[in-house]
Amino acid sequence: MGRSRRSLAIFLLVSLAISGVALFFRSYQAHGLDLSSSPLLGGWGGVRLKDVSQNFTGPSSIVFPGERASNFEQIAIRESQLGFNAIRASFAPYCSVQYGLSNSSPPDFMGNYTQGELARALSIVEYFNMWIIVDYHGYAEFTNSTMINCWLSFWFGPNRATGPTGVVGAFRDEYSRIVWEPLNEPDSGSFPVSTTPWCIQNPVQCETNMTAYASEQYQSWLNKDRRMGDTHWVVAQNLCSYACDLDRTHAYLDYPKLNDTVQRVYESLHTYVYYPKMVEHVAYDANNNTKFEFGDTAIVGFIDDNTPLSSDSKLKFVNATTKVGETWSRGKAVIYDANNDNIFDTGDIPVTGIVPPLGTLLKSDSLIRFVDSDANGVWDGWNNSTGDTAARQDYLNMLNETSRLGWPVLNTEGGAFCGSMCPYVAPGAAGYSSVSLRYIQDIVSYEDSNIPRIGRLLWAAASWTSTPNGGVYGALNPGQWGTIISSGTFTTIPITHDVAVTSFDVSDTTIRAGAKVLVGVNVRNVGEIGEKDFNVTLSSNNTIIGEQTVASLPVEAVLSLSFTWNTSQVRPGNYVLTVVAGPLKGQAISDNSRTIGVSVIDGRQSLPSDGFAVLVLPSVSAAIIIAAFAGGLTMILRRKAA
Ligand SMILES: [Ca+2]
Ligand SMILES: [Ca+2]
Ligand SMILES: [Ca+2]
Repeated sequence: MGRSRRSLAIFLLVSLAISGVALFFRSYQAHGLDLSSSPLLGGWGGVRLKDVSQNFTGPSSIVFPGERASNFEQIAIRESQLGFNAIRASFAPYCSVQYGLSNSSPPDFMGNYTQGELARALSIVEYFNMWIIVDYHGYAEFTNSTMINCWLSFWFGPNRATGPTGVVGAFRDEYSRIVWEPLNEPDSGSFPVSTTPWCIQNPVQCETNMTAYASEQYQSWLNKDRRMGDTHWVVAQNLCSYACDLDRTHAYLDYPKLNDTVQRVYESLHTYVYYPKMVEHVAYDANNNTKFEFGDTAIVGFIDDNTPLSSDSKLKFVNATTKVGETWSRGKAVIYDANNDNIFDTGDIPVTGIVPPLGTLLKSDSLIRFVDSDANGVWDGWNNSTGDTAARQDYLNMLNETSRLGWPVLNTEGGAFCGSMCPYVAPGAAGYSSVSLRYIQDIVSYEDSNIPRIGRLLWAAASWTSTPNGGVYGALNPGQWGTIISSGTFTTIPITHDVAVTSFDVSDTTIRAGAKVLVGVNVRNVGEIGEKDFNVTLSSNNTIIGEQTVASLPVEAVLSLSFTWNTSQVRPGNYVLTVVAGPLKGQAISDNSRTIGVSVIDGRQSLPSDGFAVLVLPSVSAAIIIAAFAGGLTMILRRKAA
């Protein structure tokens, strides 16, 4: 990174911080990449690859006739109807599961990857012309070299679960609209570099070392990927998406620094507010000694032993019974009764637990205490402006990434989830609190209303959330927060199906009747998706000479076919030879056909040339000619030259 770009970053940060209004940025061209040319993706995550299996209580599938629609398909339909063009599909972290480092319960909660499931997911997204973010939903994969090697072999093979060439090798040429997400959220606490004495002493400065370490792992992933010939977009994660010791205004320092030969990298920051970090912590001082220790309960936040606890008489709990002596106990919501009238009303601040209906009675318990971090004698909570500030800081982090590192932003998660202690209006993974909802609405508005727009996947549109009435769609179920916020829509472009005839050669255009003429055809898949079971047909005038079925042609692959035209029954005259590839479903491009004019002359006539009938097929390899002489049709599949 040059000095000039660094100054630009600082200038941008400062000027945005001062201006306080209109945030927009120019089209930076770091990496020679025009940011406005990166696909703008928007949609939802949460759904798992395993959710592609039939839901027998679902409606009829429109992607797989005769089946019931999977939850994956139902969510894709809903997203599509709401104007989104991308879906994030997650699977369990193979290596963390293998080595006992998964933090999910069960460890493979997100579902173990199978090729069959990814293939089905691609069929579904193809049907709706959507992009798919393929998310390895892990955290601890950078723990040590064993884990890193496992992780690389999972993606690139050889691997028991993914085959000889891994996930990338199997799907490299099947669908253009894939974004690989090598690792969901690297947990920097698991990095070897984090455990050095210096890092433990200097956690903030150590973030630089951790980011360098994570960058190295992502870079080796990218290098392997590009060496394999893969050109899909890849998304790398900011370390603060999981956890970091930086102040929120400096989270941009934790984006991995990457180089990419094909310039297709997105950077991601998961946009959430974590409630306990934003308020003064609350405890139940069971032994009434104004100190937190074993036996007391941390109601909000994790509190160190011996932390002094203060009192604020407005911290009350939701009165569940009419008993005079009722005290707070675990599970009872806490409210800050701002107007001190023992009734929950607007203006009071929910502290933790499910927010009760307005008018609910509140009760004091003097053992509910708090950690008065700013020593002002009152409990300080959060409000909408807390959400506004956090959203603005996160948006500036995104802009700073682009000005410093030059990559477009695609945030692969974000939402209204705010940790288990958050005061939820609706609880669970698809739930929200009033402030976290305000925050994510702000984020979405920043991303949508500036140029260039910033892409995102929100969390969680899935059937597994514990949110009441989450249904199949989670946060996108009617009435849930995903349907309450306002969001822009994203352009959906039909998938291009296009098999082009790129060469067409006949051994000679003057043919002696009775000769067997060798015809060479090259077809290339210039569309966005691997094609299966289409015909390549050769005809003279309107008579079919031959037809060959191509079982499979990956994206950008070239297939050489040869046909033999036996002219023993052909009358002398002029003929137009035509080769047609396809037709393919949805193919709208007319480059799938070529013609050549030939003359067939009487078998007894002498040829105009020297009559020495050598078959010369300039663009077809010798291998084909030999195979053709050996009496068969042949196909040679090769990759497009790099
Ligand atoms: Ca105590
Ligand atoms: Ca009140
Ligand atoms: Ca305070």
